[in-house]
Amino acid sequence: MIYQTQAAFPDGFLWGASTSAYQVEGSWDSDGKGPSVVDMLTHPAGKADFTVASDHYQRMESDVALFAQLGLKAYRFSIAWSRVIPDGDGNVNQEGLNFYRRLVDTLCAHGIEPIVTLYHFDLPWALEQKGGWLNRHTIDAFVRYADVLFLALGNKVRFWLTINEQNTMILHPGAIGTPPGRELPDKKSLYQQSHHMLVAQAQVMQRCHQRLPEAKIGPAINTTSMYAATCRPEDAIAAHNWETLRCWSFLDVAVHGRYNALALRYLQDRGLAPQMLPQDTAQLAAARPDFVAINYYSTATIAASRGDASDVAPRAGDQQIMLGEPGVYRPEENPYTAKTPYGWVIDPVGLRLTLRKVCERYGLPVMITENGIGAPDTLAADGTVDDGYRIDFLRQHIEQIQLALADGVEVIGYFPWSAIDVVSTHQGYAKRYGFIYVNRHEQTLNDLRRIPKRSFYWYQQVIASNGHQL
Ligand code: BGP
Repeated sequence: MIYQTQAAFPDGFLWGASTSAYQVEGSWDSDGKGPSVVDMLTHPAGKADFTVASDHYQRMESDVALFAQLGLKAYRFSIAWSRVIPDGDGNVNQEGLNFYRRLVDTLCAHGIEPIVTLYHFDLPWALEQKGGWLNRHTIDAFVRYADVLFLALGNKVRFWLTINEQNTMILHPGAIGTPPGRELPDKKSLYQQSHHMLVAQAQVMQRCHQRLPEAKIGPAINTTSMYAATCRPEDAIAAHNWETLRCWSFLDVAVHGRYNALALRYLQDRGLAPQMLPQDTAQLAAARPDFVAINYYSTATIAASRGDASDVAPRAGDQQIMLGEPGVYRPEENPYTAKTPYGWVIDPVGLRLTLRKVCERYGLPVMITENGIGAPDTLAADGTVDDGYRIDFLRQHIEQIQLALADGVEVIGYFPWSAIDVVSTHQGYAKRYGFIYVNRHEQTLNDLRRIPKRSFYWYQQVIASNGHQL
């Protein structure tokens, strides 16, 4: 048996937790903030929208005090682009920027390392109206926006993440939502958008290195290992197809500075290859991240395509529920894994496998920027929230990180999703992930009181013991 002994977590390991701006902040139009694409979404009947979310914008100081009580060494949050630059490419809104200055200062005052995601799904609406990521102008706007943040916060922020889950935005745009009256973009447009994001990301990584030589920056991709449904060689090829297209094709460009060969052929054969300007190739090649961030929730199981519509699952897909694509892959059930109440496969061992793959593929330190279980947590009559299933889920994943450390993977931080309850991307407020319960429901806001869940006290002890006490 290779390495069944767990390694200890290194000193300085970044024990953290994550959120994103639009899912936690609320105050969607306060203090000069411009609308973003997510503010324009229509929500399924009865589900929470993002206008108040968890009201973190108004309660930031006391929330950070709770994060400090939890013992967080680091906190990953995103900055709302349209709070800082309301129309995406015009004047800087100092009030919006000041919120993030105060957030970073408050974190630092509590000894919590700020980890900043530049862009987490919430493109400014004004840029979307000019064509969004299909318009190359958005590349320049993103670089300028990032530069504003490097200058304003770079003296205190050491770790930056470029774009959250570019692969989710491109491959599962429906999970992030489509503004009313709009069709989802066709695949060709999505891959063109993706190319522009990759070029923008490369420029931002370079700019970060020029401006802040001490800082570290990397991409954050939703990384899901694919198992072959059987040892039939065709199933193995299909699993490899989809793992490459869904995960590695995005990270390969970020790290190696060039398109993955298989992914490029896939795009070319289907007439989906993006138009690339001559300077793009040089810009992609010139940038390199300092680490790779992965959001890990589950694995998927894949069989060979039958080559017809029967490959496509008769259900709604999302970030973690694979749909199938004729000629490429077909999703299968995994009889060896359980599922969350929302149908996401629970696979702690898959995290170890995924970490090994990222390590051998890129040879860079790895930060796990999301991992967690969405569940309809309930507040009991005695005022407690018993989320033992979350403790089990996180414990099993942390054990696998220890095994990955023993395997030689340099894991530098772990950021469960989410620090506090937030609105889900497309499934409302009842799907909770936080260590801290927020007393609101889909449409009744109640008092938005914060209540540490049982997992809060458990994670507190995990951090305090540097992972010894699980
Ligand atoms: C990731 C996103 C997060 C988050 C999480 C849970 O894909 O980066 O923003 O929300 O998934 O997903 P959901 O909210 O859909 O349950």
